Formats: sequence, structure tokens, C-alpha cells
Amino acid sequence: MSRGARQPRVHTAPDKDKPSRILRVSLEGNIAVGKSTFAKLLNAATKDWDVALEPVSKWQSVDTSQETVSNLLDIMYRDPQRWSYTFQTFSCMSRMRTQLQPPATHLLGSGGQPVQVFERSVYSDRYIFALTLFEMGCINATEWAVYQNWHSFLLEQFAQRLELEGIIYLKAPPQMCLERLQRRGRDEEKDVKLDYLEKLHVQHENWLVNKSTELHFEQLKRVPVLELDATVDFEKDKEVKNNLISQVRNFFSTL
Ligand code: UDP
Ligand code: DCM
Ligand code: MG
Repeated sequence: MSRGARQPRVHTAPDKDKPSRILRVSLEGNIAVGKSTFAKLLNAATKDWDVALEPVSKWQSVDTSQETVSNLLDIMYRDPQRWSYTFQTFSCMSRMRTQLQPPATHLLGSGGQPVQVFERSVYSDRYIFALTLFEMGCINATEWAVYQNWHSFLLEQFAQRLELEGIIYLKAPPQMCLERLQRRGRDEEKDVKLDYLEKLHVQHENWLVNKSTELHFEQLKRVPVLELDATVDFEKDKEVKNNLISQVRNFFSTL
């Protein structure tokens, strides 16, 4: 076809037997805001949605095929200058592995609009955690350059399989996240301070609300964000839970 010629419009009847495109959405938010709790509620809400939780246990137990070598989450919090880069490398790598897994088979024949929901993403690894740790001096300039180099390269290579169609942002004040963190009582996090949660909060706001974070992936700049108020107790209050889930359902229908 010559340059500039009009493409013919092709109308095809919807194919009833063709499974819908699987949407990929990440669930973002501060430490202990309630992402895992909410993810489990989404998973239980309909068989059209499948959730992949953050692989924290893999970070707590780094192993070879023979033995467990260390608890990387623990040593990162004990000595952040020494271990932050190593932690961010490993956590992002395990995240890529999770996001590259084929979707659960039940999603393919779910009948409705199938959605894969990931607790956090390769984007929050870089634009929330690695960036904050660099700004705090826990990741040095060389480590940050190396991190960004491989992160950009791998995301470009795997773009089609890692890109998201939507982001859900669970938002609550850092003070409330600290209270939830303390209630959860993960041993490695016992010395996490309000100041750190405040920095992570600002980083989420800059990325997802103010849009002032410098992003390096064109598609990511256009991904729609649903902000949800996580100050309500969606774990215990059924009405609150149903309200949040219906906001999510509406959001998915727009993607
Ligand atoms: N939590 C709560 N009310 C809620 C949501 C969460 O009390 O509406 C508690 C939850 O029981 C847990 C803590 O907050 O003890 C942190 O939740 P989660 O592990 O889901 O947070 P994440 O770190 O995954 O965001
Ligand atoms: N974490 C981190 N860097 C990342 C991802 C997670 O330091 N790129 C930490 C923050 C929490 C823990 O891992 O201590 C798990 O996060 P959450 O409890 O928010 O699910
Ligand atoms: Mg979690």
C-alpha cells in the first residue's frame, strides 16, 4: 500500500469463544498500608481476578539449591548502606520472575474480563524504593547507575510481557501505616521509623498523583491510576470492603 493511502476499516463480529485480553494491574502503596490484605479480598471477589502477592518470604530466605544463606530483608534493615543495592537487585529480579509467569489457567476460561493483579511492580521497585534509598545515601552513585542500567535494559527487553494496563494506589497517612506495620509485627521491620514511611509516601505521591517523578518508560506515563482511600478498615468492615471492590470493578471496566 502506498504511503498516505487510507487503511480500509475492517469490522469483525465479536468472537464469543475468543477469551478476553488479560489485563495486568499492580497494587501500589506504602509499607503495611494493607496491600496484601486487599489483594486477598480481590482474589476472593471473583474468579476473573487472580492475584500474585509480593514474594517477601523469598527475600527472608535467600537460598542456593542446597541451603538457606541469609535473611536479606533482615540484613538490609540492619545495615542499609551495605545491603540496599543487593536487596533491590534481588527483589526486582524476583518480581520480574513473578510478572513473567504465565497467567493462571482458570483465568483463560473465566468468562468475564480476566485480570492479573500484582502486589507492587518493577516500577515501584525503582521509582519508590531504589530511588528513595539512593536519595538517602544507602545506594551510592555507582550502584544507582548500575541499577538503572540493567533495569532499563531488562524492561525494554521484556516490555510486552511486563507492561501494565492499570495501577491501584492504596493511600493512607504514614502514621497509620506505621501503626499497621507495628500491629503486623514483622520482626525485620521493628526499627522502621515514621521518617522512612514519610519519604516513601512522598515518593508515591510524586509518582502516582503529582506525576513529577522522572520516568524512563513511555507506556508507563500513560497508565491510568485508581486512588483508593485505605484509611478505612476494609479488613473488618464488609460495607467498606464492598465499596472499594466496586470502585476496582468500575476501574477495570475502563481499561
Ligand atoms: N490492616 C488493618 N485494616 C485494614 C487493612 C490492613 O488492620 O483495613 C492490617 C493487617 O491486618 C496487617 C497490617 O494492617 O496487620 C498490614 O497489612 P498488609 O500486610 O496487608 O500490608 P502491606 O504491607 O501488604 O501493604
Ligand atoms: N521492600 C523494599 N524494597 C522493595 C520492595 C519491598 O525494601 N523494592 C520492603 C518493604 C517492606 C517489605 O519489603 O519492609 C515488604 O513490603 P510490604 O510490607 O509493603 O508488602
Ligand atoms: Mg504485603
